[in-house]
Amino acid sequence: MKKKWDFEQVKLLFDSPLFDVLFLAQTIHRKYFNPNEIQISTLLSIKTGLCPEDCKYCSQSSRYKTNIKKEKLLEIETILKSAKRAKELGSERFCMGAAWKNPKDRDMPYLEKIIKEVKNMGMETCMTLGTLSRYQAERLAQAGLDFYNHNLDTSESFYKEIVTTRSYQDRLNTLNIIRNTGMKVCSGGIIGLGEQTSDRIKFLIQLSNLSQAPESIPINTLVKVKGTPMENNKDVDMFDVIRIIAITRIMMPKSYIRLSAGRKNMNEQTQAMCFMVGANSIFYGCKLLTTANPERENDLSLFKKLGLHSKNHCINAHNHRNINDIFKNKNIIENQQYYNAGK
Ligand code: SAM
Ligand code: DTB
Ligand code: SF4
Repeated sequence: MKKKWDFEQVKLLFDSPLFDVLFLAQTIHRKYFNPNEIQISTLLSIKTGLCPEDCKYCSQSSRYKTNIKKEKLLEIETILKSAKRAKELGSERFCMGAAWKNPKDRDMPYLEKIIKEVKNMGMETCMTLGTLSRYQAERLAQAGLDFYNHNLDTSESFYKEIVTTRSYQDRLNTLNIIRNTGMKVCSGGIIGLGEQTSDRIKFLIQLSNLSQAPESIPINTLVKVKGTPMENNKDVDMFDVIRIIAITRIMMPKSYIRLSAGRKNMNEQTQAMCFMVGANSIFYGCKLLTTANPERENDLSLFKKLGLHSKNHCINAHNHRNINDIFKNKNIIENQQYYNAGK
């Protein structure tokens, strides 16, 4: 049986000197992943705004007056055009989000067609459509959906202050349904909601203690959207972001960790540290669902500076020598591989 994390253990990670935590995280990261490889996804909102839920951070809730352009469900052709472009630009996965409480059964043929067509282009697919019934989840899985994104966002106790139109248990139920269909689970959270460190601890424990840790963990930093109740929230300290990425890596060594919303407000050095200690996935392209993401050129330039490449090598493909070749026989670190090049 897998070992469970308890509150005191995780608190220790939050209280320890930062470099101790970062060293541990990077060591673990190098054990399971190629430290110079980043997974690249593109995100598209397929239905925007007028969401009946009241998530206090969200530009798309019908409860708040925000400046977003509301959009009905997109035509399949429009989605496929966007997916094709994402593939051409090097994305490995195409993620689609709809501002729904849940899909209707009558939407299923539409969703299934999109999944099949995007997969035919040679990309993985991910959707985030709200709560799912078992029947709907099975249909999506059968159509070939690779990942379903459904975030826990924060701790159970703090969740009630962020969303009142659904419960944490509803979220856990949907996650359970997704897991049982065999689809891969993408589930993470947001920092900057006004949560305490104890909420961050409980949230990470909740994720890591699911029957199986999510294969993909998005860590979002609040994007303060004008018109939402969180528009004036306190800024998140970037060292907190780096620490949380590191702790997520330590607790869930084999999951992909996506440095998700909020990258636009992070400088290159912050992002570099996040990548160094375990973040190995990003959204690529200048827009998330309704808010801005770094321009592609900026990401390419950062990847170049850091020597990062994506799995399919469309982005920043270059031949570099393995550092081990250079340091071989030099005994810089005795009996240890200095550089764990991707296995
Ligand atoms: N409507 C679906 C749902 O809630 O399951 C999926 C879309 S929702 C936009 C996906 C996630 O994006 C949220 O759970 C939250 O973690 C993140 N998110 C939404 N608005 C955000 C914001 N303003 N800043 C940072 N993250 C945000
Ligand atoms: C996730 O955790 N982050 C993405 C994805 N899952 C769907 C969404 C980020 C949204 C940021 C706010 C916006 O652009 O509206
Ligand atoms: Fe709706 Fe999702 Fe936004 Fe919540 S986070 S208001 S469910 S779109």
